Amino acid sequence: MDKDEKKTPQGIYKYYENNPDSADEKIFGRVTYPDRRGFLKGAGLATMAAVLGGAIPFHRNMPAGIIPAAFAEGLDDVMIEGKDGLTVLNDRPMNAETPPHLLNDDITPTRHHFIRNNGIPPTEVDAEAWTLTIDGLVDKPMTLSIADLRKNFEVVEQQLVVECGGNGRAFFDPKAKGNQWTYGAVACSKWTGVRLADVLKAAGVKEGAVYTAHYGADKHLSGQEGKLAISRGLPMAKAMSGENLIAFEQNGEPLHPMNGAPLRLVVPGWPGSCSQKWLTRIQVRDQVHDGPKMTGTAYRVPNRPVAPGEKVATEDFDIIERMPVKSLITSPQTNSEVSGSEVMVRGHAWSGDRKVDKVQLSIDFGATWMDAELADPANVAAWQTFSAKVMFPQAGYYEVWAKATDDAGVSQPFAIAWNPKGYLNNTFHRIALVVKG
Ligand SMILES: Nc1nc2c(c(=O)[nH]1)N[C@H]1C(S)=C(S)[C@@H](COP(=O)(O)O)O[C@H]1N2
Ligand SMILES: [Mo]
Repeated sequence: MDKDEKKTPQGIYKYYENNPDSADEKIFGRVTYPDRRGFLKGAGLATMAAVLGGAIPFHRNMPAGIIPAAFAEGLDDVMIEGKDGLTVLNDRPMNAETPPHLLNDDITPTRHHFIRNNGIPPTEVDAEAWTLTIDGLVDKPMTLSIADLRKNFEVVEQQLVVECGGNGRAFFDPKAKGNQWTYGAVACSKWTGVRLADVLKAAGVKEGAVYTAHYGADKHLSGQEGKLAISRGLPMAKAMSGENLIAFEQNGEPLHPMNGAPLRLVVPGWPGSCSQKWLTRIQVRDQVHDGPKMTGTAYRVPNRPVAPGEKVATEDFDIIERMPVKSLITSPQTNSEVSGSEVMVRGHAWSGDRKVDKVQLSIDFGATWMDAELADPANVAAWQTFSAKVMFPQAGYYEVWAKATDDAGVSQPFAIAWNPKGYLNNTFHRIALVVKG
């Protein structure tokens, strides 16, 4: 297990007390927004106003370095430039998830796309000078700029689900160590790029190729030169399938700095960790890749049933491949009040490389289920939107449960077997509603 994964978020006061500059850096990303640096010293008044929800008439009186009282709640409300409403789970590295009601759009806006960093994002990002090298077991190793990618390959636009393998970890008992993701380490943005398969074909994958190995420009948390934060890969069959993109645009704009600007992989339907951010190199290997977070227990689950809390030997783990069938209720927001006796329930469903066939809702703790309307995906590997009008027989507290079933007939379970690292939790999404009648 990583040392960093044990860290819990600290209050913003403590955080600024210890090191105001690095606090600014962590929250606003010194890296990508050099002009914002020292924002709390008065450098970024507009940013501050945006965070606080209004201009500051007495800003001239505001002591340098003062922490606005509006931030007293902790990190949750702190703005990450270009992000909105995310819940920060860890600040070093930055990890933030999206509350379900902010995932209601069919296409997740960039400001609501979660952030999962294993290391320190690159400091100098120059999209013009950026290059991607394809090497290893290929006929023609090549180094391409983003302009080269655009010029030499078909540029495609796809809505693609990225979900962290640890999404839902917070609900395992006994607790699994790592970021305590609840529901929101998932998103479906519109990505523009070229197909990974097209680029690999152009490089000419040689016989004996087994796995890709992905490299990015972020640094290991230790800051140690040459030490990688994460380097994962794909079996060749998945790498060569058409849905994976080497992406340079997110929702029609350059990628967000925390989502991998200026270039990343998007490998929908498989653990988010396959989607290398700040992508610099793809190597084709004659063996299963063994980079950081490929081995041991990282992004792996036991290959046999284990008892909750059981110690499992490393050799009894398998690499996670496709993500399981899942659904998320995005409207109404949990804990809202309903006036009247009915409400429109809406959300999304997805299932690794498969299509979702059915989404059902229950308001009686799973005793009976009604079918929701389910739309087709916008394209392969996009999530599907469901909706249903739900009627409540009388006033009171209800839970709405959602259950998706995919085209292989596999449904979300009520409960899931425990695993040591808390991966692949695809149990029903449940929201609470108080019906006022
Ligand atoms: N270079 C690099 N790529 C990375 C990571 C990282 O830490 N460094 N995190 C991975 C993990 S674990 C996930 S779930 C996704 C999350 O993508 P996002 O931060 O854009 O939401 O990025 C993946 N790609
Ligand atoms: Mo992840």
